[in-house]
Amino acid sequence: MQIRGAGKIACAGASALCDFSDRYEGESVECFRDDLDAAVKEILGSRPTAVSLWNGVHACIRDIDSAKGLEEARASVSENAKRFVEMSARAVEAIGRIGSKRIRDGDTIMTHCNSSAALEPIKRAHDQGKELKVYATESRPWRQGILTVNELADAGIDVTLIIDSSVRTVMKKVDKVFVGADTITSNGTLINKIGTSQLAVCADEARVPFHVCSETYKFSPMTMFGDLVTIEERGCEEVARREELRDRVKIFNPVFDSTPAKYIDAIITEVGVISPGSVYDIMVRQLGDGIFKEME
Ligand code: RUB
Repeated sequence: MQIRGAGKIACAGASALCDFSDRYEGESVECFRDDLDAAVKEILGSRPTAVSLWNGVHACIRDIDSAKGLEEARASVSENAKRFVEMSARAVEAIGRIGSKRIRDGDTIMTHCNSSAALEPIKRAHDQGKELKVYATESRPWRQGILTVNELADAGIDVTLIIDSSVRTVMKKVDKVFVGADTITSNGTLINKIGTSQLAVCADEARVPFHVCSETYKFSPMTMFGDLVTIEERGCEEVARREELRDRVKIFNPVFDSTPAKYIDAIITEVGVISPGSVYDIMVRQLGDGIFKEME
């Protein structure tokens, strides 16, 4: 939880593998492959929900089997990792450029948690001189909303912090919702910070367009083959102090939730604005036919 947001988590995973390769002192490519495998497992185990981490890590190691020797193997991981991090920054920039066109002068926007991809169009629209108001949810229990309001305030944007349970009340004042993504499944379901689906249902009720800002590396190839997304559950101490509660009280703390495609008006990606129904085709196009053999 030192690193928040699926994009930054993926880049941190890739950068860790880059460091690992650059500093590797073992003597054979076989040992490197085994040690790399252990490092990959440890990194992937750190945050189970964001597929961006899986995609980022696999982008780094994709040439490892064809590498002829240790130096080539190390260089391939290191170069692929740097390419991934650069590509990720370019994707957020493109999402900002494309997404800002969906924001009109005078719009009031609601956002949830702290998403670099979702904030980029808002900041870009502000830079273009559009007058905006933003309502940002607190996002308990980690309160990533504090990061969001400070980031937007530093950018000079009119921003108001709201508690999570006020979403339905405040939605009446809102023109558009912009949220990020941890994972998007092959049928266009969004997995994002717990409470995102509450914004989606309330937006639907109030006829407010619901936009998801997502790099395409947050699309999950595993879901094409039937895998379900694991929703991370975190400790009770994040929700309440044990001494506040009777012994019999249990705590359930899922940190992400699932928003069905029917609530999503648009997914803003670096390759353009798409509907949730296009996610499968984009994954096939980007990953190529090889993915089907790999997943068998
Ligand atoms: C952060 C969160 C963000 C997405 C997208 O959760 O749910 O909305 O990860 O963020 P956490 P980004 O704080 O638990 O990581 O657009 O920055 O990738």
